[in-house]
Amino acid sequence: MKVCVIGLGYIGFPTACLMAKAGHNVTGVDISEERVNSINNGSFKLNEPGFEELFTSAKKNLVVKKSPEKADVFVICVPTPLKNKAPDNSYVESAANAIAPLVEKGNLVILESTVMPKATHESIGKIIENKTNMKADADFYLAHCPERAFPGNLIFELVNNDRIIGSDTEKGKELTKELYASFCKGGLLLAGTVTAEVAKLSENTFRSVNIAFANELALLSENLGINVKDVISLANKHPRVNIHAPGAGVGGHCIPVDPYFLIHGQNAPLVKTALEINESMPEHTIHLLKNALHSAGKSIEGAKVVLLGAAYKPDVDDARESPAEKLAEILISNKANVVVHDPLVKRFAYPVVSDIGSAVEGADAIIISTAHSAYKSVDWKNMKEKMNTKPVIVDGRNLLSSAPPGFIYKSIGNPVK
Ligand code: SAJ
Repeated sequence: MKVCVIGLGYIGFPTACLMAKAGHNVTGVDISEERVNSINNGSFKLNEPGFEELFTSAKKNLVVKKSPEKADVFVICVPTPLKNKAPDNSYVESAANAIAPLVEKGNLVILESTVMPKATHESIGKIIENKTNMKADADFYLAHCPERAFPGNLIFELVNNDRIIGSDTEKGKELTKELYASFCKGGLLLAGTVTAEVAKLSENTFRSVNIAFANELALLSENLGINVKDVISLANKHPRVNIHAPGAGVGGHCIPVDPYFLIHGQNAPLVKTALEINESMPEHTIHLLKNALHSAGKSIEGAKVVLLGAAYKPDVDDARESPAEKLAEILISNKANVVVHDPLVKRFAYPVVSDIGSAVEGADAIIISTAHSAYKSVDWKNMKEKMNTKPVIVDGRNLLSSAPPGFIYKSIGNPVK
């Protein structure tokens, strides 16, 4: 097939490569000149296992440029952010506007981006219909095929996960299935477009609500004088229970965002409350810090506080919507001196130091904001020697099994003294 992939981000580009590797004739399109140039001159990097090999094997069937061209199939993989906590469809709509003049009778248009319910038809179908004399699901076909790959294991999951093929016509389902079957080893699950949209949103909302429950358990465990880690590990021994982990906040471009898409214009009190609980966790983490500093006879004002981890989750270099940013903001508003350390992240809202020794020099407190593997082997005795007297650790990820000697230690959901 001749395929045109619009949006060469962390999903769009590997997907274009997988399709090219499978033998399709693929044109990848991105509005960013920098992105197009970096792909074409080979300097583009995606820190994901297996990406380099995939890129190399895709090259002979892949052309990358700034504007779309005619194809049998158009695949839209553009960002769908939030704007004032409401879905912002503007990138999807501009992609639809860009391809509309190129769409011909019998073509298939697939949306991979996560969108609010009905947006596949209302944001893409309608735009193409209005700009052509064609009807969606009659003259051209529409499908929603949401990505569900986990950053950090992206390529493996793009190939091996089951995929939802959402389309409202048999022909749309058949054509979409044929394309995905060429590179995807997982099951291809047929559904209508709105069902596919809501299923995708439900996956990430399930995780958001489950994490909020874990966070609520953490807060009540602190009040009860018990450790939430023990509670969750015991409860999870039940064969049908899987409570997620509490923490200093929920980040990334999906879990804190997608529930807002699902509930837009709806009365959804459970999901709204879950979002509120998760969004309150950075503030709670600073509350634990203030208590710990108080025990040390210190105040947050003027204290040097080191955030260990800018990434939104362990072992990735991605800091989008990272709770560390919120933590830094609250610390700064409390007049603390903030230093951010991360072994992987290069781009963040605040300067990032990569040497942990110099980061903690003269610090009063450390907040573990990301559970990077590297932080499991920190020499705390050495850190203590570099820090001020009565050093504090607030473990925002329950990373440490116990308080390192000589530290005042607090962790989420654990009322240790
Ligand atoms: N987090 C917790 N407690 C947990 C698990 C995660 O506080 O028990 C926090 C993490 O620290 C992180 C945030 O949640 O800040 C999100 O991380 P994540 O690992 O839950 O998810 P993402 O955003 O990396 O990827 C999710 C995945 N969705 C699900 O697992 C249902 C992925 O499969 C999706 O493809 C991706 O969203 C997406 O693009 O939608």
